[in-house]
Amino acid sequence: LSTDTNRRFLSVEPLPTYEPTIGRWLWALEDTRRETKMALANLDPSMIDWTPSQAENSIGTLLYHIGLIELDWLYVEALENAPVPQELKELFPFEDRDNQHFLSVVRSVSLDEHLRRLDILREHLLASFREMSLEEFRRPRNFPEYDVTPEWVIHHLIQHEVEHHGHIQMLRSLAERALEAP
Ligand code: NI
Repeated sequence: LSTDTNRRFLSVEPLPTYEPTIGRWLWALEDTRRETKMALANLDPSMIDWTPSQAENSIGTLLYHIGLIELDWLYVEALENAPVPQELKELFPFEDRDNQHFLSVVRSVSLDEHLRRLDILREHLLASFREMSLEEFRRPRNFPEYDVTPEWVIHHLIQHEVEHHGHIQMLRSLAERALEAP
């Protein structure tokens, strides 16, 4: 078995150029995104906007939501209300939810465009953590309702994306059944 070249080494490695603990968290965040993208590989374009019923979210709506939540926790909490760069403002024109508390419906956007939006935001996130010290990563940010550290923000973004990853997988299999049925 030692000749098995496909044998994988499953280990968390810090992303290079970061403080090592921060680099490990960012590795996990990036690995989560890799898995999200795997769930979308070769997705039929007709499935992006498909919903099982009118009240449900589409994969496209969820991809916008995943990004907007990342944007919000990065700029409001981790960076303490730092201004959102113009490039990102333009990529996220819609609020997270409408006035009835449903996720804003995002339609007629291709998978490539959704992934591009997420990639650009992720570059900004990674850049924000590049110069950060571990003390700063663990320094609480104070808000009226809670105190929160950037470390927890990364933990939360991982959890949030994984939840919607499962959601996306389910939508995809339901869509495949509905659209490919004879
Ligand atoms: Ni959510």
